Amino acid sequence: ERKKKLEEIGEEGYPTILNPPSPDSTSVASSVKYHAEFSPLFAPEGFSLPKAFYATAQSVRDSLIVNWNATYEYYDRMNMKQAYYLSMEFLQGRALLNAIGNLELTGPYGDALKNLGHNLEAVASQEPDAALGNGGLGRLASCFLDSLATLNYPAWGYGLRYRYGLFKQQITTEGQEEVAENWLEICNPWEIVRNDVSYPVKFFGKVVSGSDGERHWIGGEDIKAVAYDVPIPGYKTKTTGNLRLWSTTVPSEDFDLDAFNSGEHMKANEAQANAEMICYVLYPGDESTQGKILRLKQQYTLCSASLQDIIARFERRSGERVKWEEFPEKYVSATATVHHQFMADLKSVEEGYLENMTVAYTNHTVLPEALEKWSFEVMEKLLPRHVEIIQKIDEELAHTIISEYGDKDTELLRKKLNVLRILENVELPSSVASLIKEKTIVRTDENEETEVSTEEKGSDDVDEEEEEEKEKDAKASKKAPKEQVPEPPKMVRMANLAVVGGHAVNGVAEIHSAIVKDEVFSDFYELWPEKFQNKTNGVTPRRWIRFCNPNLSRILTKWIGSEDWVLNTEKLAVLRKFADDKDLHAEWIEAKRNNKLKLVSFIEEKTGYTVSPDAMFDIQVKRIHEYKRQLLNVLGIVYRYKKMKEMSATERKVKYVPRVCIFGGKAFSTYVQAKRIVKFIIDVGATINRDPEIGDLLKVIFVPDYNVSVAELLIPASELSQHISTAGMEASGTSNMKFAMNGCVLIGTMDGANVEIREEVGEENFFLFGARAEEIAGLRKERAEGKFVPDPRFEEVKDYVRSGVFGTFDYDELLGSLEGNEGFGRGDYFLVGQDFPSYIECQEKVDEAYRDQRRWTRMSIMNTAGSPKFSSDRTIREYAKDIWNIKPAELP
Ligand code: B1N
Repeated sequence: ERKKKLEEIGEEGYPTILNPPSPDSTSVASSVKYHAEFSPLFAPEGFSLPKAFYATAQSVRDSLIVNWNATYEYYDRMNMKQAYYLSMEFLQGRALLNAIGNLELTGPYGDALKNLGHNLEAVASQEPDAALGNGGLGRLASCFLDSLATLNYPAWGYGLRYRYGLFKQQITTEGQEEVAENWLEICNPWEIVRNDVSYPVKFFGKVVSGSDGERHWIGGEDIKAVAYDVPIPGYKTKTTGNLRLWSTTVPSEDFDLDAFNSGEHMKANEAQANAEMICYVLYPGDESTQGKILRLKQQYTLCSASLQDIIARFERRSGERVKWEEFPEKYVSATATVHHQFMADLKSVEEGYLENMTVAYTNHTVLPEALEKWSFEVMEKLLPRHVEIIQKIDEELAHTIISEYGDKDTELLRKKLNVLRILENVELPSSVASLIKEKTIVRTDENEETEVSTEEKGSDDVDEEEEEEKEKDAKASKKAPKEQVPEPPKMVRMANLAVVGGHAVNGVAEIHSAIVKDEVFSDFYELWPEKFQNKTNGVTPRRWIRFCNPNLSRILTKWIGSEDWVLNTEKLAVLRKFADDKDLHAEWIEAKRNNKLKLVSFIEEKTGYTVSPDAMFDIQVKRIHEYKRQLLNVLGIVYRYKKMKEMSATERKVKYVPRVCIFGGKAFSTYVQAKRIVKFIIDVGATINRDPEIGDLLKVIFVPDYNVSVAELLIPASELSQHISTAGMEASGTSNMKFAMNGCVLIGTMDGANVEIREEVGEENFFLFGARAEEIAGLRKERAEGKFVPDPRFEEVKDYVRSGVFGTFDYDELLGSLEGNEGFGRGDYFLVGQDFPSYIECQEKVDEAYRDQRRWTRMSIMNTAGSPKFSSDRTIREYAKDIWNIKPAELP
């Protein structure tokens, strides 16, 4: 069809693609000078580094805009099906080197800047990270955008333009401190504000029935969402995707001029402040009700504005006759991220066009606290019309459940309603309730049959029976009966809504997808097995090999014979042939050493510690979380240190390989236990790093403010990389893929994508330890029953910490969480003690392998060679084919 259309309108039908600054350094230099001169950001005189960065970025943006416009125009004319990736987070990092790399202009920009007196790398390091995300989830979204553009898929991202991204982390002797990240302070040179693209978004108010028989949502608070576009260049292609970020403000007519003129200046500004607040910060603390409302407002703003935009585009592209029935099949496929799938803002939902057809739900976590539930009451106030629609969807679902299970087993029916319904503890309309009552007959004693409706009985039988018992007791002792237990809170289960509304549901690694269908959503899987899929995550080889590791890239290109591997990572497998080649080994070791040297200076600059480039660089970087078990790592280090101290200098040198143990990662500001872990790592480092007996044999470094740019420096320099979560808890992990690609050997559990990485690189090239996912429940149970016998080495290490070797900080709460049998924050829920012995034994094997540098280098090569599968290009092709149903379309 596309071909036919092309023939019809001919090439002239397309705008002539203007030549961006032609790829020679003279034209680039004049474009940079132009922007330096006319940019209002800096004083006219001088050409400082920051000024050089903004001028360079603006010059690159010119090229991007030319391609962006051409891409937009092309999709418009071809009216092709487009995918939209909706995510509350995009963790883009820096854009300059990535953009000129993708445009193949690195050479000309490097030369031009040199002629203007600067070095490209220094200029690029001026760019603040765009940190509109917390970690893996946001970075995945950004890798996907890169692959979508590179592979010429018609697709856009939609997100929010947070004024403050993820906080900056400062490390002091007290631990972590958070500082607001003012990334827009000077300006964001990549964005284009579209003041002509804005949509109204409503909150609160009420719903009334109109004379037209329709329900109307009126009154309340109106805000305006304005589009900011960030061009996403593909690698070696003209296709330039788009990340449309919404910023919130008031509709202009809402400024209260009367209030202002009568001197009530603050009041006049109230509506403005209220609207702007929505996009103020990434993940506002949501422990207070106000915080929860703000978070829900953010999620709703993203969905409402994006859908209005998608529909407006659909209508515009349809011309005179809008065929709504074509909307799902031909034009749109949206994918929603985590709990951000609130897609009910469509009158068409009621008509059944959009649900089931166009929205796909990707689950990224099985942690119950991250599977979002909203208070029904809060939602009713904020989005009254949507709650009506959700109730309707919930009611339909109840009918499906009744027809599926109603005639078989009444207990089963009640159980299914309890777990599958979107609304928790909310009564169904009486017509449905009586239908259920009809079917639900419960035997209360052997001879008597009594009817009990689900609602009357409540979801928790045990509590009710207990209550009755207590009342009996109270009567017997002639005391007044105890007060009734409070009503259980009414909740909206967003994940259930997403499963019901989505045409596809997927997990992000094989093991995680299995857990999604067999555990988290097993009852839905029974109902609709065809919806469930796996899409193993991936990362872009452009940013994560080609641009962040030029030393390795040169070797790959040389040994593979061309640079094709950047687009076809399958080619990396060629390296297997040379895994024992002496010349490759020499080059491989030299590249790693050069990357390590860069990191040595960075560590010195940021922490003041000097580390030896001859030591093994052992790195764990990721969000600080109990399930990711940084605590297991650091306790392993403490154990190693204690053993070293017990030995003679010669013994130590024979037994242990010198190591620099590097940590990086942020703890959520209110996550107390995570912050204690940070403090603990810093204290352990402070003691060990200053111990003259130990010297270069062991160093412990906490790199402050881990972010995308820091990752780009750390990953190429790493030799051992730790991915040691409690099995079954890490959905996928994506840094594990980046490390493997960059020739790091992994130590890890059978969790997330580790399982597949190990399979691809070969088990002899992966250090595996720890309990398996299927054992975890049993182990926790044994633990709760007091049957767990801790390994003496685990007791020894905790006692050592408690003896005060690492300072006077009270570690009791931290170590206490690993002790006892159960209870909140106790009972070692993440099984650190369980896995400790196998972890330290595995670490001994690591030392042994590292001591044999030929063996280690081979393992390292085999990791890069085994990583083709983990390119996000592969992931995106699978989504495009199996879920989104979109096809690549290269610009003519
Ligand atoms: O998503 C990544 C996975 O590789 C990681 O294993 C997973 O932990 C991560 C609530 C999340 N899942 N859920 C979140 C983020 C923010 C928030 O407010 C949950 N992050 C992940 C990509 O699939």
